[in-house]
Amino acid sequence: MTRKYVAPPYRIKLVEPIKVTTKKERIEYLKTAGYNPFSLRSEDVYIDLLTDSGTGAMSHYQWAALLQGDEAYAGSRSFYKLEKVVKEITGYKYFIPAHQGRGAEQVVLPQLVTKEDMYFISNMHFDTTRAHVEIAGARAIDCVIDECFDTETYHPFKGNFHLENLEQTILEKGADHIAGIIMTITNNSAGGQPVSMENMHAVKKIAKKYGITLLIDGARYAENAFFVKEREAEYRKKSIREIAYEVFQMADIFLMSAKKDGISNIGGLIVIKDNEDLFNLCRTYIVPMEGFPTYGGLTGRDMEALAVGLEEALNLDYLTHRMDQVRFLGDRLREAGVPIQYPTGGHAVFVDCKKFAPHIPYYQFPAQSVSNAVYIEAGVRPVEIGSFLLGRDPDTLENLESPLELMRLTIPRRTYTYAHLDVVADAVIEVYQNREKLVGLDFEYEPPMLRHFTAVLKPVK
Ligand code: P71
Repeated sequence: MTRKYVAPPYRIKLVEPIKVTTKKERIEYLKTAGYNPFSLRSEDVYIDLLTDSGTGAMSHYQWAALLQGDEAYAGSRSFYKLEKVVKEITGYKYFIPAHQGRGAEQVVLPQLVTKEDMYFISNMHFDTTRAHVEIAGARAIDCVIDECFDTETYHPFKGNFHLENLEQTILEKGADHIAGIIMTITNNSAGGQPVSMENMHAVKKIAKKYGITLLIDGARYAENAFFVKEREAEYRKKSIREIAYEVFQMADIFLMSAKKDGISNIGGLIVIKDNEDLFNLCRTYIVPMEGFPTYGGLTGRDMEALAVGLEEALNLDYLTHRMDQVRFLGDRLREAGVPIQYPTGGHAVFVDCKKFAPHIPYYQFPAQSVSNAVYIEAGVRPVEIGSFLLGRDPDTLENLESPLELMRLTIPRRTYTYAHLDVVADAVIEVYQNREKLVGLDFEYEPPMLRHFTAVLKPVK
């Protein structure tokens, strides 16, 4: 029997009604929001594809676990439950919870910056990671393969490190000036694109050769393992857990925004393989930043839900359905000729808006214009990942041009049905068929930094 899609391996037990709005209402809402979907009330959004971070649906096992939360300030039972799960999955020795991914970054990254003029090298730094690298006084360098920027052409692992550039950068800067190599799996910023085992092993070899600390930014490590299982022949028979375990053994530190593949609404992980000195430093610094080292900004009930969610995210049936949902949306768009980052990534479909709206220049934010039109069409909220997000050159104050102008349609875990995704696809296709009508955007108010969150825009006349 052939099937159109992989149906969910769960049934719905609790529902959250969502408001159906008219186009006329949405035009007003968007105007009030200053043509910036970040400023919309989520109530006025029908299908919210802003992020997959903390927006997934918890299982009844997770909800039941909440009641077992031990809210002791120090040494809570919930902490030990979470620690046990994290250590089993990673095989690492030391664990500290954090309130979310950026909390973990804030505590750990400065500990690795031991002198002036240091660098982190990543396939691609996520925005908050880059920010914490810079706050720690270091610089962030991306070394991803060129295929990543060619959205049309298939490559099974577009998140891979560019190995020659990686080694070249180490030689240029000097190995003792590299604070760490960060493997971002999956590579969020370029489309939730996976990194292959072969590539990670090669990165590990380089890190070892030069004595450099290897970190995993593993917000979506389970989704990465799924792609490895699907696309790398020798891993086909391995379980997701085994693949993930092999990845963890390569690195020294694992940082995780657990709001993604932890299927929890909040949470982050700091996991250290065996470096006791680093663990002690992090345990000290987390106190003024996140909280006591056995809660790190989380309540006992958060830790309970996370302990269960981390296990559920490794379930193959769950992952097969999740990845199929994203693929389904990607395929529907591609079949209608909409340009997307191909193959579709793990957590989102990234629409290539340089190709979608080539008549809008980068400084009038094509992907923001497309996102706004999609919201007006069907109440779907995408997010812009392009020049609007990138901001200005800190020295010249010129608008920077992002290599990719993307509209991200991010699918929350276990939250929407294929019927919702059909609504999304229909809306994007409708906008695509009328794309010549799209106009660019100008600033009415531009904040001095992180402008995309709070800027007020207006359509160019
Ligand atoms: C995403 C996010 C969260 C986000 C950020 C900005 C605007 C809207 C939503 C967060 C990540 C991530 C990776 C690879 C670290 C973090 C920070 N992603 N690494 O994609 O994707 O984690 O949000 O828990 O602090 O929407 P945190």
